[in-house]
Amino acid sequence: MEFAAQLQDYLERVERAIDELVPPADTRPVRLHEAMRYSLQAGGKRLRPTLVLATAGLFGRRANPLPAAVALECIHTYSLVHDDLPCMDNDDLRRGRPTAHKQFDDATALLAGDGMLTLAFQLLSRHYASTPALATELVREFADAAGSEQLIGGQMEDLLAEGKPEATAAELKFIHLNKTAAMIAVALVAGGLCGGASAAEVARLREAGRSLGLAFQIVDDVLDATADTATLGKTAGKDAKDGKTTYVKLHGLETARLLAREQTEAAVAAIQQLPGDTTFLLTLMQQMASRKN
Ligand code: GRG
Repeated sequence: MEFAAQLQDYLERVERAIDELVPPADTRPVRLHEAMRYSLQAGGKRLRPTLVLATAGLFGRRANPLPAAVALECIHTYSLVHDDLPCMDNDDLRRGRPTAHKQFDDATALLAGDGMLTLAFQLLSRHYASTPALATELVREFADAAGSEQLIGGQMEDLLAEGKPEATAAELKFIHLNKTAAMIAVALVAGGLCGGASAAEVARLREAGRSLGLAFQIVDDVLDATADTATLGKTAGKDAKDGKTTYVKLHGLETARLLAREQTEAAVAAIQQLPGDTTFLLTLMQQMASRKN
């Protein structure tokens, strides 16, 4: 299948699975489940679940990767909802719509985030119950990536860095590896685990995911500085306005673009050493590097 058709197929499968696996909006308490669906079905790019499916496709088949893909999108979306709250990044626009706390209220957005994070682990434990070793590996990988030493830790250091005039390159790398790259690396790892990758292949996927995640965040910094709000679907120019240290602020636009290319090339080199037809995954990675939103 050619790239665009394959991507469309993955996206449709992800949207259908989100609709099936997230509690219906009329589930009690209705306001909470409406808010979870409001954020989850707001038309994000679905990069992380697509990476799960595409990576699983490289290997034979150990288990259906879709529940893991949805679980990861739940964790990612929870992190966006919480990040948008007034006590964190305080943003009004996400995925081209009012943020969850603007549409509902702060408490509902907080609880909807909690609901999505917890749902991720409900999905993993329910849908991989017949393959307990895989269920345990997935739960451990997702919990590590979303935990206090990675996603939440990266967010904490990001908030702490806001109080400083200038974060160092090493501090910025810690923040981006954990706040952003951890969720991208675990997408590749989860796909590999569902596909039945060997330990060496999982290690290679993790390495590729970290480079890809760094590239993704550097591109995010470049877009924040260069794109407009309508294209991004979130407030543009916010990093500079909030005085945040970014790759653009630290290295300038051209060097930031170069660093993003270098990280993408490192990820490509790691993926090229894997078995199976890597064409789709490699094209997706190049598209992530040249994305416009
Ligand atoms: C609240 C624990 C906690 C963490 C928040 C997600 C996050 C960490 C902060 C949001 C701001 C930010 C720049 C995060 C870096 C990762 C990133 C670029 C997220 C946006 O991902 P996309 O572009 O979003 O894939 P969509 O909406 O397309 O899914």
